[in-house]
Amino acid sequence: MGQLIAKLMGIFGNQEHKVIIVGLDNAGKTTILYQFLTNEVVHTCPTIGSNVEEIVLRKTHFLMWDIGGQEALRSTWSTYYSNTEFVILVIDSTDRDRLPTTREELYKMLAHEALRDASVLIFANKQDVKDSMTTVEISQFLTLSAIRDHPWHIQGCCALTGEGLPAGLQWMQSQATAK
Ligand SMILES: Nc1nc2c(ncn2[C@@H]2O[C@H](COP(=O)(O)OP(=O)(O)OP(=O)(O)O)[C@@H](O)[C@H]2O)c(=O)[nH]1
Ligand SMILES: [Mg+2]
Repeated sequence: MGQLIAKLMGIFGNQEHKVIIVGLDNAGKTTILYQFLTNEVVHTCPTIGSNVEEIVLRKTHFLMWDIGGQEALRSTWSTYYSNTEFVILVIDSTDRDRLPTTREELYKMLAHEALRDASVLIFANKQDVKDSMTTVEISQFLTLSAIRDHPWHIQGCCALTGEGLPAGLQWMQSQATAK
């Protein structure tokens, strides 16, 4: 019965795709989630635990989990991995010092068995700030072109204006419908 319902929901395009939003603290994850939801900037506090919201794009439903990124919370990320179809990795493009840490976290996630089938969207956030790193610089530092076992896409964005966010969501939607 459950399988039949899942199949019917798939046919009608109402299947829900699980998404986790991860990245270091202060990257802009919560700001992005609520910009997706309301097209506005909300006042955020560092996330302890997670926020969850449903975002719908052209009949494709995404259940998005925004997880706290502080160092002490990063070990909890893996408790959210099961059934995850998309990982959104948010990067503060002004934070050059911590890009190596982001790189470490990215490769740890890619090696995780529970994320074997997940696609990865990387948001190079805070592109509004002068001297922020470009998507090309970030791609090169993270050696994204070497990633062959997961579909991935990098998108520059600004969570304050929302610029770049629809393009990222559209990439996810096209991946979801191709699955
Ligand atoms: N200039 C600029 N600031 C941004 C942008 N996105 C987010 N911020 C700011 O960055 C700060 C952190 O944003 P949050 O969304 O709370 O960051 P977070 O990734 O959820 O952080 P944790 O919950 O601690 O993991 C806030 O002051 C935001 O207003 C952006 O695109 N540009
Ligand atoms: Mg947050």
